[in-house]
Amino acid sequence: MSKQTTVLKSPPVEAPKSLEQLSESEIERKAVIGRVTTHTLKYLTSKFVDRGFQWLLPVALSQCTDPLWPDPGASIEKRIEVDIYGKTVRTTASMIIHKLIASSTAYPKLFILSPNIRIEKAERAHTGKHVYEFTQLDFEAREATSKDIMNLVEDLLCGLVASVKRDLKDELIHLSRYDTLKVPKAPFKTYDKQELEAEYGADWETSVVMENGAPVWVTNIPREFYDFEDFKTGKWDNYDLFLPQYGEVMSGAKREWEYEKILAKIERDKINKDNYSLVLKLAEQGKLKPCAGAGIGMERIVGWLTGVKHIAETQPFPRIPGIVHEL
Ligand code: ASN
Repeated sequence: MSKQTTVLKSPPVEAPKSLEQLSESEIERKAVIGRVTTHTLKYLTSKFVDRGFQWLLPVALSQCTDPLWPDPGASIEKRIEVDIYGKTVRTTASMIIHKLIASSTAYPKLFILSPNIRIEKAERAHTGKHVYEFTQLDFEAREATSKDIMNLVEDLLCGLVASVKRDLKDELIHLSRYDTLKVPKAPFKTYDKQELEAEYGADWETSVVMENGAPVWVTNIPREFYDFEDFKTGKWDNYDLFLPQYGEVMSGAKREWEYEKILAKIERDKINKDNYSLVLKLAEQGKLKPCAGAGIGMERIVGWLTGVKHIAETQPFPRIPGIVHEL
């Protein structure tokens, strides 16, 4: 029997309340989650700085942002564009293109805490893992391989969990998470997406994440033009990290840098070339350098550490799809 038939869809998760609606005990819980967020930010940013990554400030409006297409997980209801100074700019969906250019020029190793706006369909309000605005810890390293980045992320994640368990024991106990949060064991299991689809069908994500109960890698995911694809084998050199219950917490890849390939993929995906003219020009001039990197969703990683039902609980000002609060 196919394992697909044994998979249950997760039940709908209640949308978290806005800050001013919380009771006293809920305010206390919010503050405890806030302490785990502060610890996580401090731990991860200091590890990147220690390893020689430069900390860049984010941008909110650019002519060029992530097309988020084709993306197997995409559910974008609306793309925000405004005119400023006679030019059309878009709110940051991710800083991937900025990262490629920054890593090829002044900042070989970089990271950014980047607010990403993705107006998800309102039907995702109760998945517990989607928000319409989130913070991504986006990083990139020139000349790095996929293996380098996967090793780095495994080190960071194992070290982070160990440090949270050591330094924030009371907080985890308050959240009833101390006993269930286990320090993962590296190396994490790695799956090939095409093999997963062959075995489990479209529901592979639920099956794999449910079965493992630990972080796992999924590689070879066909998606946006900037991830490296071997045109001979059809394999993609990319990697997503999945956490039990919270799904994909990080996506990353070795990147394309060659003009002909980038152009062919943009045309194949029917993406407006004009929006990517700078990256195309730099690639054509040989100024785009090979690199690899990834982006960690902060709400999902803190959500997993704290065991919240809905990741918007980790946000001081929840950004739940379809629900717009005053703050
Ligand atoms: N940050 C991701 C990456 O580095 C891209 C994304 O968020 N769509 O691959």
